[in-house]
Amino acid sequence: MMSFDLFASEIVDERISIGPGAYVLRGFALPYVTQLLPAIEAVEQQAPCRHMVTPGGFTMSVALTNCGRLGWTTDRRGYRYTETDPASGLPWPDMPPSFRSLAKEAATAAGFDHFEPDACLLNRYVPGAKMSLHQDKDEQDFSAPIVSVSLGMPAVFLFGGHARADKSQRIPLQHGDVVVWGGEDRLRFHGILPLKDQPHPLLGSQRINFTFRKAG
Ligand code: MD6
Ligand code: FE
Repeated sequence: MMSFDLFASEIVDERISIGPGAYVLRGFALPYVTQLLPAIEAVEQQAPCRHMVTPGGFTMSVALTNCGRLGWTTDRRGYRYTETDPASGLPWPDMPPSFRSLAKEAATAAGFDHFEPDACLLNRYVPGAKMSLHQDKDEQDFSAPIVSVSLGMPAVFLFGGHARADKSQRIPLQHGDVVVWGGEDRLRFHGILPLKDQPHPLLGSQRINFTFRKAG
């Protein structure tokens, strides 16, 4: 019985290097899913996902919310981290313990020990939603990695270089995959291609991505 469990976990825990400090951990979040889904629901009950406006005046196709001490927001005035949800004026929901332990375990598995995230940005995609190429550079501390968890429908992740025009790798991400990157890859451009409608057995026609950061 023991050896069977060990064997099964080795199959799902494939670690693929996509850069000197970047890894895809295939299926790493699968053992956490039964804890994550109710925790996501609880976060969204306090702070629903909403479509925010970029400084350029575009409404994002992805709906987002946050948990943890700090939350990422955007409006016409710019991108920033805040301690309160601008929609309610209340602090962002606490980071659920299952979120935090998954983030720390994944960071450690990718070689980043002692990751202490203080922000978790949760993105909800429906078919057609996308994330244009961007850098994550609104955080104070670029020495910490980012841990990104994908649930639900598959997506194609674009992993570019340090300049917007650099060629991107196309990396398919499935339910349960975790991407971790830091070090010299921390500021690479990245994005998500428009989602196809390939309904997921548990989550239907949506993809949920959450990314953990050390923002403050
Ligand atoms: C997404 N992810 O996967 C969008 N950012 O839906 C991101 O923008 C992202 O996956 C920084 C690090 C990892 C990510
Ligand atoms: Fe990002």
